[in-house]
Amino acid sequence: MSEYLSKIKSPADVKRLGLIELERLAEEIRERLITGVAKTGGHIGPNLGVVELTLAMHYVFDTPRDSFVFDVSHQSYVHKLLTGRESRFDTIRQPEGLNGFMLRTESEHDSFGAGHAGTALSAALGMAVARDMAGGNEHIVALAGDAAFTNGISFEALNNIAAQTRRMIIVLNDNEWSIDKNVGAIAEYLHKIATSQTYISLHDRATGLVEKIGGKAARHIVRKAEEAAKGIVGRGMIFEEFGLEYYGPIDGHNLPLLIETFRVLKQLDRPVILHAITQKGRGFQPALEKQKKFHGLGPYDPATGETKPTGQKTYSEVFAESLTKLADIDDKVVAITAAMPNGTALDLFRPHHPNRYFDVGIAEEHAVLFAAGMATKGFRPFCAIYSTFLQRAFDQVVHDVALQELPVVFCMDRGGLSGDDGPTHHGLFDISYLRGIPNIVHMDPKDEDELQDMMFTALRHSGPSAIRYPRGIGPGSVVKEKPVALEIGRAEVIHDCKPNSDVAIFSLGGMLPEAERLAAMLRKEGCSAAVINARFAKPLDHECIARYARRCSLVVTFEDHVLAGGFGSAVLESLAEQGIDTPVIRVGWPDQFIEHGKVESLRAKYGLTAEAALQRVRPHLRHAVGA
Ligand SMILES: Cc1ncc(C[n+]2csc(CCOP(=O)(O)OP(=O)(O)O)c2C)c(N)n1
Repeated sequence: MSEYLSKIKSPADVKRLGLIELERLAEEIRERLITGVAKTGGHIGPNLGVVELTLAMHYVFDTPRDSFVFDVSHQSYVHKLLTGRESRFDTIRQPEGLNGFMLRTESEHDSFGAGHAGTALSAALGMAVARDMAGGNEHIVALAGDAAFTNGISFEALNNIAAQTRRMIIVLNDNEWSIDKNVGAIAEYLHKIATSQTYISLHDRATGLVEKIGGKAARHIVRKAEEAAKGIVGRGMIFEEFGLEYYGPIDGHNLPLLIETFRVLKQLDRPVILHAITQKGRGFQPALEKQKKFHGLGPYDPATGETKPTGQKTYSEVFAESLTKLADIDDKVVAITAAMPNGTALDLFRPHHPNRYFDVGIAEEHAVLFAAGMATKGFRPFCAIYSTFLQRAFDQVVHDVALQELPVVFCMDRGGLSGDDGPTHHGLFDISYLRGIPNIVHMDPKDEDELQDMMFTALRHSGPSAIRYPRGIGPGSVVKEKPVALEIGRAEVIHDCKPNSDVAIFSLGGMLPEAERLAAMLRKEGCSAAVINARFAKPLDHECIARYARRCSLVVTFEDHVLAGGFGSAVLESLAEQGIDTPVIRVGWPDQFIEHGKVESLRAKYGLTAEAALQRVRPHLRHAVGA
């Protein structure tokens, strides 16, 4: 039983503690994070890194009056623990439980929801300007990781902040890690600042003095140290050039120093950035040793950090292995990731073709444009970007790739419901947002082997294509040694039917087992059913759709995607165009944001199962028992 943490019902309780008690609370928080996330899975490393920062922020500022805006907000667990959600912490990412990110509907202390990177500075600036316009004096504090500064939006905000507000605090939480090691010029620049020897020694001195003296004198010394330090790094400080006053770097685990510094920053009438150096995974040895793995993971042993071996290969791994094969046979194949070498499994590709692997940082728009540029010179870029993150690069897909018919392949991992991460991460919109774009081929494999074939098909195709595949493992099909090219726009008939049959079931991607189960249930009820693996959401197999819609009295479509504008919608359009009025039942996600939870139970809740489909099909059946 924790002595301090269990008594924290709101940030007001944090403010009542003395420094020594705060240090103890920090220890208890770490313990709670390590043991709690061991059961639920989640972003343990990032949260262990911001324990002191979050504590100091809540000690000095006053949410919900003041607003904290966390970038990505995967590091908001400590904030959740301090804002009345400690007793429900074990439910994080569980069905009906706490969300793994900030959520405005979850708490008045969550001023802004996020899950995608790069949003904190712009959102915080919007709040600051709104406050200024209303004549308010509350504080707006944005906390963003070093990798968030590889994102274009952060720089769009930086370009705008000094012109728009005189008061806003940015905390740069610099642990040198994105999910993988942070990359690029900004990462190197921050590294240079953080490792400047003189800087650090000045800092240590200031820190020591703050601890000894405390109060006003200490603040003066910190400022003096910081001013001197600024001179060392030079006047070209990038943040100063943007009109922000730069403070730091300071030790992001030194609670007294952080508290003193925040107290100083609170007084200032100008936008400031505090550069705090933190350690991802601090206090948990396995997380310190394996930074990448412990950024975010499933349940683990809290003593050793061990996780259960997964066994079967994930779709991401099959993707990476297949891309390696394609790169072996075609030296124009290149792989591009936007800071997700681990999530997309491209880190398996990298050792085989290090010169044809590019991690461009959290910069999806740039990744797509970069791919487009390479494609103009004859390369065949495979952009591995989660379905949800490709939303960022919509215009680049339209304006730069599709319009110029460049052969870029979008490999959309997490296409479909992503489960525990929730609505920020579900990949439920890519058919809708891509299928209206001319020239794009949109594919969705039924299994791992078909994923490889689709990648090969995309490679042989002269224009842009997109392949979506789900999170985690597939049915476990054997992946052929050599891929074969599919005929573009041709569906695969899995179970045929004769004229005058009952139901034609068109399934897209990983929903095929549900479609087959529905067909089996229908057969049991004395009905005939065809099952077709659509393969392509664009171009559709219009001829096949027409043939089976004419043969059967009902069409059913299955997709792991929103119904609005999705595959079923495309089938309806096709039928309307062809003048066929066979009724259609569409199975897919409704027109609302789907909460986090287990995929199976959410599918059951929202009717994406054979059983639910059968209930809807029955009233339409001519020969059904009990129809
Ligand atoms: C647009 C977008 N692309 C990719 C991701 C995946 N992602 C989640 S956290 C993260 C790294 C964040 O690193 P940083 O901001 O430095 O915070 P840290 O985890 O190191 O504390 C990435 C790439 C995302 N959330 N949003």
